[in-house]
Amino acid sequence: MKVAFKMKLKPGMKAEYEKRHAEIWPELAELLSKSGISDYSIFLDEETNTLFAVQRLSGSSSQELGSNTIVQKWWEFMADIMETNADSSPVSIPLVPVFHLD
Ligand code: RM4
Repeated sequence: MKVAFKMKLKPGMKAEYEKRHAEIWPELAELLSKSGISDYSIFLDEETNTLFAVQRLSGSSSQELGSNTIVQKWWEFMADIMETNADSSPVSIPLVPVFHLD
């Protein structure tokens, strides 16, 4: 199945966000893949600095892997440029599916 959610980037951090994701930690990429997450894209609405993530999953979503230390370290690494919760996890708002065309 596919899920989507939105997150918030701090203003002016598009280049840094892109750079860090272009250099995603191999161990995180591997964890996401082994957790059944694929076809994972994140888009930015530059007008509102809203990040829109969409991913195919067969189990937990990327946002449900917070008990894993690699994910915790990644979230801490990213916390300086994103809107986060008290535990450094990114504020993630699930989006409601309203249309899909195979
Ligand atoms: C995002 C956010 C997500 C993570 C991806 C790889 O900025 O941290 O939780 O799954 O990066």
